[in-house]
Amino acid sequence: MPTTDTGKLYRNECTGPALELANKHSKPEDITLFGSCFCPFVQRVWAAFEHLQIPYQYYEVDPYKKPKDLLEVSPKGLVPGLRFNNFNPPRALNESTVILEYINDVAEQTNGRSLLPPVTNPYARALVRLQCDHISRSVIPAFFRYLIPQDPEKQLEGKKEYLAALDTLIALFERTEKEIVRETGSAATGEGEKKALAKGLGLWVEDNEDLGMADVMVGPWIFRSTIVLKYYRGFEMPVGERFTQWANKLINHPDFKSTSSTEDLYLDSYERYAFNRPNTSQVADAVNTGRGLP
Ligand SMILES: N[C@@H](CCC(=O)N[C@@H](CS)C(=O)NCC(=O)O)C(=O)O
Repeated sequence: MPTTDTGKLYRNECTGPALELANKHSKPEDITLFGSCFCPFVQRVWAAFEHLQIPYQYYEVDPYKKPKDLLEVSPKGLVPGLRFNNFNPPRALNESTVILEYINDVAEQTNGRSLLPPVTNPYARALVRLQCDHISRSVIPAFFRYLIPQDPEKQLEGKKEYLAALDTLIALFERTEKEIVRETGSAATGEGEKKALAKGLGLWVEDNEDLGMADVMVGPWIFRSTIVLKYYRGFEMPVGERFTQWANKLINHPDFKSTSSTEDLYLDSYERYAFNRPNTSQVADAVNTGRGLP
């Protein structure tokens, strides 16, 4: 594991598959997605745009420089942000989770695609939202509490917290699958009926190939765990056939992979977090002062 900060700077241009996708979406559209290549909150929204097949323009910005056009769509100057160009003055939305719900609503009403179970199954939708709630409250804060502190004891605490949060996420996936697919579907004879019940439950369910809301919510941190946490903290992903299968399916899903840059981009961009450089970001400030994430 590296012991000295080599002063690498965060990147401001995508690489690999994400660069190809950014170039493909560089022309003006009704919606502009303000993004930054290294940002996990952006990646979740970007993968959702792809999966839901909603037209957008990808626009790379540096959120630490707080450009005026970003502040106009996102009051704290955080990415992601959306600008709706068909309104005068343009309308805007920020906060990745709000944006996810919004574009999912739009897709459900325009092209029938969705990251959630059908509206006719409110309980299944609620179980998926429980997974998402847990991701926001526990998985993501633990990731940063593992990566940022420099004191080895604090890092160990962060690691334990992160592993426990992943275990709880697995339990929530299992509960959803059991209650919605296995128990509800126990009387279902045909594969078609089982498949209909599994719709919108995401990649945890064995034959599901469509991304679900929890997949896009947590995917960027699972992906970064295999690169950034591994390199800077020697982290190994939890063992377990189902978890490994799910994580691989997620990282390699075409709509997720196409929004991913090459590993070097993440290693460079996260060095400032791994060595807790001063003035790194609002996320780092929150972790260092024990406040909630921005
Ligand atoms: N709660 C926000 C968090 C977004 C966020 O923290 N984005 C980071 C980049 S990964 C950012 O824009 N940081 C700028 C700063 O810290 O000033 C969301 O979910 O959209």
